Amino acid sequence: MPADPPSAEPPAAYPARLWRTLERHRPPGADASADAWRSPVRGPWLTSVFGVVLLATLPLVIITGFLDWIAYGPRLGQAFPSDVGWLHPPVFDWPTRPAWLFRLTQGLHVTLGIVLVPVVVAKLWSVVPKLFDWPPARSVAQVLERLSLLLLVGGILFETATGLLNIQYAYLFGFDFYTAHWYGAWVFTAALVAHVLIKLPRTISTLRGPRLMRTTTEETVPEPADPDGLVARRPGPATMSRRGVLALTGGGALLLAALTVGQSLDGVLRRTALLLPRGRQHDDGPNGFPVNRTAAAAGIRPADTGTQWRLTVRAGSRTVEVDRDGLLAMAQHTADLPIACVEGWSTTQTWTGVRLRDLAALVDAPGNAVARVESLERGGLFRQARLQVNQVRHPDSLLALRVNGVDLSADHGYPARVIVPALPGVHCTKWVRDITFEEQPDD
Ligand SMILES: Nc1nc2c(c(=O)[nH]1)N[C@H]1C(S)=C(S)[C@@H](COP(=O)(O)O)O[C@H]1N2
Ligand SMILES: [Mo]
Repeated sequence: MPADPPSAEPPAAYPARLWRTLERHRPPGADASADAWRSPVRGPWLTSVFGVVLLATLPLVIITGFLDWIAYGPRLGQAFPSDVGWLHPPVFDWPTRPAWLFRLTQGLHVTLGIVLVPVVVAKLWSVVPKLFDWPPARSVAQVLERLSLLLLVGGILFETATGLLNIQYAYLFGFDFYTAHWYGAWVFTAALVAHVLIKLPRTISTLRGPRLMRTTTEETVPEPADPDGLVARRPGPATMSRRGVLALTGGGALLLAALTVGQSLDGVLRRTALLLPRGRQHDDGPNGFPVNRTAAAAGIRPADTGTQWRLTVRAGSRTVEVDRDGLLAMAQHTADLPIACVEGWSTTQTWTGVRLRDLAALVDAPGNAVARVESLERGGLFRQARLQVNQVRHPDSLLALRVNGVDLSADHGYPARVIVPALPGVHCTKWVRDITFEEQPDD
């Protein structure tokens, strides 16, 4: 890649007159700000190291994010956002094996998204002088590149901010989280691809150059002036070595990891999830695991779930009503299955109940039927869910009546709730009222 001209020379690219005019009309403070960035560790090496760390990790966040969208079941019309035209990754039926699949994908997405925050901040710090460059561009190509940077930086800040607010249930923004996070992801991904294509050659050549990892603070001097202008023009003395900066950033990432991973673990380690109060254990009892939405919040009244509660099962024109004793009299099956909430936390519990496929057999539903599950809950986005054929047929897919050897608590969905291997928590409908088995719609 040819080096850009050093900033002292007049810009030559077309339209040269424009760049020269811009150069001459320096806004007040432009010179002062160019000199204000004095850290001697800024330069291509540090930026490249952060760059490769993010290049190795951000694709995982992106891929697991798109997988989470697929796991919601776009074929059954329930991915958020649902109407995305052609702008989506290849869609497939979300598998039921391994049972921990969604626990892994959503856990990786949320945890890595949090853990990488210090690395993103450090990377932005390493290039922040570029924000105040004057003239802002010296060629049309550079204008385009800088526009892509706007989308890149704006994209990651937007995705991180909306993601963090979502897992704290802090909907401070006036738009739909799913829609915004989805389209933001595309903007960010496209900008990232462009950025990597443009910068990878220079990143590789920089990292093949002098090794600066071992220099101590006293030995830390700026790199030679670089074509990107990352190296300080008037560097101050080093207060930290480059490896010190890396250690600080890595330490920040590890600290966030230590305060986050607990929400995906069971046992005492869950108590370490200090940043994520929703993911913590309530008590040590059999129903003591996290609750997404309480019965009270969902407007479930004890009268609705008492002895007069009936489950209605339908297929075609056949309808069967069963009460809870009737369900308990059917063959009971027990399975260890996770609930993995898309907001980040997950937990494995031991569930007991009736197999969904036994309920399908109760109404002679065809073997290729999908299911629509509805809750007693009247409002709410998650009062109903649709299950794919493989999710209905899996031998561990249950309408659970009990958990860890006791009846479900009201908050966990008494009298009955859905639990299916690898199904996003959001579709494990609680306080189930009826299940309809029907033909898979064409996609
Ligand atoms: N009826 C109903 N079922 C629901 C929900 C809901 O809001 N209403 N929330 C879902 C979500 S988002 C999750 S993560 C799981 C959590 O189950 P738990 O509260 O028993 O842990 O329940 C699911 N089932
Ligand atoms: Mo959830």
